[in-house]
Amino acid sequence: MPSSLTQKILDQARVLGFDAVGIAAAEFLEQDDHALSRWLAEGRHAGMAYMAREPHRRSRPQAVLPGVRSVVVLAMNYAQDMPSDPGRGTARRAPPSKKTGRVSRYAWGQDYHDIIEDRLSQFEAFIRESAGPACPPDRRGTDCRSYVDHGPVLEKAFARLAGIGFIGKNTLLITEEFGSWVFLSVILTTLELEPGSARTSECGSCRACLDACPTGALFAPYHLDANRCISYLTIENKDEIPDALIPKLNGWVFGCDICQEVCPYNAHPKSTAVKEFRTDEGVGPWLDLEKVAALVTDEEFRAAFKDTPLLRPKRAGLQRNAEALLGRG
Ligand code: B12
Ligand code: SF4
Ligand code: SF4
Repeated sequence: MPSSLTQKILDQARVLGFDAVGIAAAEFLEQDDHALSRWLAEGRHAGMAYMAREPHRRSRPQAVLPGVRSVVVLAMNYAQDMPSDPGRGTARRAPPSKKTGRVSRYAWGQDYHDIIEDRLSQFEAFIRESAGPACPPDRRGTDCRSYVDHGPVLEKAFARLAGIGFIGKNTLLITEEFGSWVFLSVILTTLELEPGSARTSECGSCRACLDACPTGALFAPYHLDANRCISYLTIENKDEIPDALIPKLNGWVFGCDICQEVCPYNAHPKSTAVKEFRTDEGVGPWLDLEKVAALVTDEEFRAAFKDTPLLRPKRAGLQRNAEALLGRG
């Protein structure tokens, strides 16, 4: 049985709408550190310069929050059914033309960073209040620090260590109940909490994701080369999409879910309880490519994709993707 404080924190995660929670000791992740260094040395991070900035911190929570003892890892389910008929359109758009592009599932509704950050601040306040003097502040007076996605923390590696799920050959964190359709976030705290048990891979002999990846970005089990990943090429990439990869985009205009869609652990997704993630709160699963290409000003672009993850590649990036799919790249 976990201590009452640990249990109180695990329970609060549910109160705040997180679907899974676990605790990892705030230790140095040596193996993951080696894997990250090699990934960077081989240039697998492509143009994501931020990944190469102080990479040692990602596996060393002490370098992020001095005095940290525990990492609370949280997962939030964002899955929902895939509408089968792109011709129907969604709330924000008129029925699309035949030329539609697919949007990855994590981006169908509102931007998850905003939704989760809000809950993380509430969680931090709860931890401080519950712990009192048991949660001593560091030199800067901080006793907690939370991140979703943007922080210098290997979120999947800590989630595995906390026992929330295992890392699959597609490199993603897979939970029992929700598959890999979850967002991860972490709270580093100086509080001593009881850690969960680390998980090992449960992929067995399956290699469906490796076989399905159209570009060879999953070049070996547990290894991804961002230079060839459609998710990178359509979201983070600031350059042109290489000519040789354009025919392999498979209709994806923003992100890519292929290595998740084929995963047996993702076969029967449970629908998210977070209304902001639902399709009618954002752009939904399809974009009309001609409409994207026709956006003339940045203001029009920002209005069309307000509060959604599609703002990330900016107008130039999203239009580059649309033009590539329309054969005008
Ligand atoms: C950079 C990044 C990307 C890059 C690189 C992806 C990658 N695999 O690294 C790009 C732009 C391609 C990307 C794409 C996507 N991303 Co991303 N991304 C990140 C980010 C910011 C950092 C990831 C990282 O540290 N990469 C470094 C490399 C070295 O890590 P890695 O490939 O996982 O390598 C590990 C393994 O190789 C492992 N390893 C090595 N050998 C072995 C052997 C065994 C047996 C095992 C088990 C492990 C293992 O050690 C390494 C270090 O832990 C995280 C957020 C965060 N702060 O952690 C989100 C994150 C991983 N992304 C996320 C999502 C949702 C996506 C997409 C699904 C979005 C989409 N639909 O388009 C795709 C999925 C593509 C894929 N198959 O990974 C989620 C994943 C949630 C989950 N369930 O796992 C995260 C956690 C964001 C979040 N907060 O929710 N992403
Ligand atoms: S997101 Fe798409 S391109 Fe990237 S590894 Fe998965 S299947 Fe391959
Ligand atoms: S598709 Fe198969 S190999 Fe790939 S992550 Fe899922 S279970 Fe593992």
